Amino acid sequence: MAVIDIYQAVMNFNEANLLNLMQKELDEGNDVMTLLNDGLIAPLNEVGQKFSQGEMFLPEMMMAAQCVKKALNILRPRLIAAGAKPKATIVLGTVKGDLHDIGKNLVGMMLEGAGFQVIDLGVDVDPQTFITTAKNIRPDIIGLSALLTTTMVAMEKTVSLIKGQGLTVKIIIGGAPITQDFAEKIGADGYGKDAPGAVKLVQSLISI
Ligand code: B1M
Repeated sequence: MAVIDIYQAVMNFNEANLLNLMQKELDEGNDVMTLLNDGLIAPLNEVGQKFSQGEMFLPEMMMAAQCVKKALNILRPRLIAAGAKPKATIVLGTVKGDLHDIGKNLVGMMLEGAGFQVIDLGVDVDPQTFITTAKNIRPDIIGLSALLTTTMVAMEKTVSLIKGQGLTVKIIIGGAPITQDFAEKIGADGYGKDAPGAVKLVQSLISI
């Protein structure tokens, strides 16, 4: 049994097999980050490439994503450490028009694992929902995720509208098409390349 079997189970959309393999690898004490990166995220990259090349289609991309989401639920307890008092509160969401949430969910799990309270607003989140939540909850940080080049525009608009409220909250952004340059251009307070990068960024922004 190896991580390659997990990779193949995602590529074959074999959810039952995938979940069994994941549980077995965890029970045997295999490294959680290897299972995550090589077993779950790597096949999604292949699925994305095949989709771009017209070798896979939307239903297949959805099946692969569904398998990975279920498997992440098994990893979740391992990614989240037993909770001490939260160090800070982060509101997370995928911006308006964008339904991708696997990366955002992973960022949320790792932030929780690092001791932060995470309030996840889900996907396709309207700028006004971020603003209302920020006013009600007064989080330390708002994190925006976008996976589509087309929804980078929604991200820019969301940052601009939140900043226009004069709140003290900091805004961080991330997602496959996002770059440091883009973050600077739209006035975000930081860019996280991946989930561990998002945790480091949050830690640096609230200086702990
Ligand atoms: Co979509 N999709 N998709 N898709 N999808 C991509 C993004 C795409 C690159 C595939 C491709 O063509 N190669 C392409 C975008 C092209 C572009 O914009 N340039 C694409 C497309 C085109 C589409 C549709 C338009 C397809 C269609 O309908 N014709 C459609 C759009 C729907 C919508 O959103 N309105 C669509 C739909 C879907 C599914 C629903 C089938 C499914 C999503 C399911 C779900 O998320 N619940 C899906 C999937 C699975 C993908 C791919 C294959 C995988 C995405 C993923 O989960 N990656 C993707 C191809 C790819 O990325 N290789 C693709 C794994 C995840 C862990 O990585 O999300 O990048 P990622 O998150 C990382 C970092 O980016 C970062 O940390 C994470 C962990 O390390 N990060 C942050 C993310 N958010 C962060 C926030 C932070 C900090 C870091 O701070 C707040």
